[in-house]
Amino acid sequence: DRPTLAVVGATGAVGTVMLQILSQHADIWGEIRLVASPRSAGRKLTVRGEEVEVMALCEEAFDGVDVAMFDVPDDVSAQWAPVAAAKGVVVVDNSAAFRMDPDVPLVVPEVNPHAARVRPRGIVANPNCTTLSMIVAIGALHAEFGLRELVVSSYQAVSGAGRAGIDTLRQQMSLVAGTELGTSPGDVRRAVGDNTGPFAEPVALNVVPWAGSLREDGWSSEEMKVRDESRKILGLPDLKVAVTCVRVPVVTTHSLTVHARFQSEVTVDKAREILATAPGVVLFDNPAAGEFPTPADVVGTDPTWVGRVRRSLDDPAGLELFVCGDNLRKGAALNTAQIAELVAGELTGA
Ligand code: 2RA
Repeated sequence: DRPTLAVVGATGAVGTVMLQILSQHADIWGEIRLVASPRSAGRKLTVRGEEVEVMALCEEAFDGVDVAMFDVPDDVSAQWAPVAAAKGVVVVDNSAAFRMDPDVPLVVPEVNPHAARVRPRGIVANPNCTTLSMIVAIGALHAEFGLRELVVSSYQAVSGAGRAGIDTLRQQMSLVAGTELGTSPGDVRRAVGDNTGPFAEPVALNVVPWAGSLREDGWSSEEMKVRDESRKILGLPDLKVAVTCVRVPVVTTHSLTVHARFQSEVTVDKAREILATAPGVVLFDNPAAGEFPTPADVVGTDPTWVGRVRRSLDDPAGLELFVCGDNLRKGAALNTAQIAELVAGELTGA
């Protein structure tokens, strides 16, 4: 029998992409149950071409469920994932609530699929979208060269902050479109007013060097996630990682510049060979022909796209890369679905 799946948080920005992905991967699951906050209960959503009514999140929603994907705020996951797990459900959770719990594996199927099998709490965590937007490519290079250090800057899309992020960018763009704004200090801020939504500053005609909440010594929570999660996924607890997270006026697809240092000397030819053949990675790197990945082309696709591959000028063990990944697909819904499919295969002996 095919296993029963619950999708908790079915109505959010990630949930919507999840239903598309589940419709494209149609033969894995038996029943697919949609669960959301009581506010969304009763809504009908389409999955696999059928309308399904959304149930309110409650203990009974997990009756008979084999695997549950959670895409809800941290506090909702913290409360409800253990409730589902106590009923024997394997939870694949996309919040930050359990990612760094030593009894919860943090899984990227192309990098550490074996980790999903050991889940003492019945929970498997899905990494943050910024980590996920680069880690498949980094994992492939690490397997060959042995990673020592990462220096990363992100260029994060507004949908990382959910529907509110998308709505905020669209509203701000309509306020600045066709104007001469962006020519004197504060003019964009005045036009946008208090309408900064989930962001610290206007994001239209701007870049904002901030994502998440304030942590010690001026670091952001988003920066700490990239560091902590990369270490855990790669099994490198002492990996040196320096990250600066930046929000840009892109709807969906996070980009990152990466400086990666390895154990010993690397060559661009070997790096290109690895990236060209690694599952889940597309090498798109021909600057002479104007070919490199950009969010506008990568959005809606599954792989991690890599371009601008160069050897560091001042370090023969270093590589410079530009990476793009759809933050709602591989960055969230797709990786969650892939983990859930690994678990489904295990449950059905496939
Ligand atoms: C963001 N990574 O882009 C966050 C969402 N998890 O805001």
